[in-house]
Amino acid sequence: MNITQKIIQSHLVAGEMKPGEEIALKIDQTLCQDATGTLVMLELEAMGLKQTKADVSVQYVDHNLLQEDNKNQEDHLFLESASQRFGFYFSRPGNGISHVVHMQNFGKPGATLTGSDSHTCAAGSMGMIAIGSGGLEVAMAIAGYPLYIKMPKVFGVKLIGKLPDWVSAKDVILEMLRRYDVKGGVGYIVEYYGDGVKQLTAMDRHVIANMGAELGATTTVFPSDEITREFLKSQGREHDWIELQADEGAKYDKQDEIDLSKLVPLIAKPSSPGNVVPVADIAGAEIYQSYIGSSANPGYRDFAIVAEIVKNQTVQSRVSLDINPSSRTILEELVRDGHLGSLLHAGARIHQAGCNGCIGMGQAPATDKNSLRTVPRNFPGRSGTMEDKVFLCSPETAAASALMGVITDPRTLKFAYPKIKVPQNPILNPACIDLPLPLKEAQKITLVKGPNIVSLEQLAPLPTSLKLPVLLKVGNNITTDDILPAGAKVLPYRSNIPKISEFTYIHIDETYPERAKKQTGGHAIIGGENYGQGSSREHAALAPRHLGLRVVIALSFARIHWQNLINFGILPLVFKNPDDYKAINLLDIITLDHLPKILKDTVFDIQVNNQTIQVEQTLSERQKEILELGGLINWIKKNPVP
Ligand code: MIC
Repeated sequence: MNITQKIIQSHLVAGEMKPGEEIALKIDQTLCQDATGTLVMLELEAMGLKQTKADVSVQYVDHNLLQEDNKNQEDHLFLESASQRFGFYFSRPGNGISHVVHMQNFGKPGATLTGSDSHTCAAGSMGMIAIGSGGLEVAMAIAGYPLYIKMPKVFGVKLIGKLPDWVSAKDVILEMLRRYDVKGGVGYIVEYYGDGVKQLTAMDRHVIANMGAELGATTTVFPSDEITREFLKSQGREHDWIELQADEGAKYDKQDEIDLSKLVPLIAKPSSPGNVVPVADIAGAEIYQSYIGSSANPGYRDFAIVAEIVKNQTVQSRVSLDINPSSRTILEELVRDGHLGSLLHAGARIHQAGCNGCIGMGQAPATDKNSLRTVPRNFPGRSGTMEDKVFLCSPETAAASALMGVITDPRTLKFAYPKIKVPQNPILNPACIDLPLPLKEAQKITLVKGPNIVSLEQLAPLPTSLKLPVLLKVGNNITTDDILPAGAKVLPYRSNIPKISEFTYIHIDETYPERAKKQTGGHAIIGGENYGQGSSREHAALAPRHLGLRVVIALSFARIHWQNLINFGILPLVFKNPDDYKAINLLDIITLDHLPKILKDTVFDIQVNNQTIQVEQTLSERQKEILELGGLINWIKKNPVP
């Protein structure tokens, strides 16, 4: 067996491990972050949960860190009280990004994790099956339900050789994106193996696993080996280590090989992580920002290498070199080892540990000016600037470019590649993570709900027939950032669905929210390929549902968003004949009769104006029931924990 099969088999609660079939997995750990976590907590409240049933549940505060007014801080206080109430660990603001802090404090080889953030897959770096999900799925895992997913195929990627100087883990995942683009991983778990894996530190593996989300993969998994053991030991948790390797001759559904020694510095051009070229191809273009940090390059090494490259020099005056530490303890280590001093002296700007500018919480670039970032995503406008030009690259490329003021292949710098040693004496600071309260004390806690926290509305069951005008028709690879933007203006409304719904699709069609509200009988949206790629934010389903969205017909869907649509009672259908996508126009009327009966067939007819077209659905029986009842919360009320 490969590693994926081993972990899935040991956690299989229902279903068969046949690709495409729905399986149910026992979940050992859950992770929430603040931007999605407030809804999770409201969902737990609606479910009447006493205490988490998972071995470990952690609530992180890492996204909404700017405090322009009362809202974000009210969310933090709510989350702190809810963590106490439901038996969670609580990682306070300033501790850092969920994915790296989780890896440091809780990651455990062989275990399963689900988190309300698409980059939860980063924990696959330690030999976990770690899956990003919508908040409701996570709430269910917290309440003791298994996680339902379609059994993925396994994509084995053999790594051989050793990375050359100036080339690092980010270039490995950019190479995968160059080969497979943003939907090349859909339906797969990417499993890395081979001698090349031994050349990568635990945090290097995190870089590669994290951006498996950009490939559209269900998750990524690495072996758990001596390097994993060393990492756990350095975190004082060697007892959590077990060895996990694929069996000799293990089979994969698809295979590829990367010779690390042949890789060159790569860069994803605006505005898709799949738009990858060698840095050398576009060298010389002026840059205005070089942004270091995020869950895509979170390791000590990723900051120390930048510090060593810019040491005793000054970055170009035009360039803002923004340093965003990924965790409090890594920041402490950078201070201890003098790297923070080198960065400051070279002209860098230092921000607090957290997600920050990666989702447009500050540090937005100027219009049309090139911003080089070590972050995982460069979807249009995600930086907070609508006309942005964000490039994704390694810390080496970002640092070299900051020094030169233009996009620079770091191999052209005139000094030796600085070798960074991962500190053998990392700083541990568990006191900054609050421990779960014992049940008795926890039951006395009341949730602290400021005026910005609005409880969830009750969703109506699926009617037997729907007559819906098409209010939007969009193209391929629509992201959840397109559907519901992030950024400092919108994120503070993550706990207030009526308010946040006013921002739905505004960058694609600012008239959509108003038009949708007027259409009291509901409406449909038409999408292209890979509809809803990107984040796990369930707001991208819940907000349009609040505005009356009942059906999305697309050429194909991204995994998490597809699930989120179902969870909030929105029917996701796929065109059987792609030409029908071209033929549908705005304001056409879609008619679906005999619901939910028609869902018995995988392929069935619907009417568009007076024409008949065929659509396809791949829903499990459970998902059909969820849709019929009007969403997962209604389903949970009828189906107590098995
Ligand atoms: C992201 O990177 O897009 C986010 C912000 O972390 C999201 C979660 C969110 O929308 O809050 C994700 O990746 O799931």
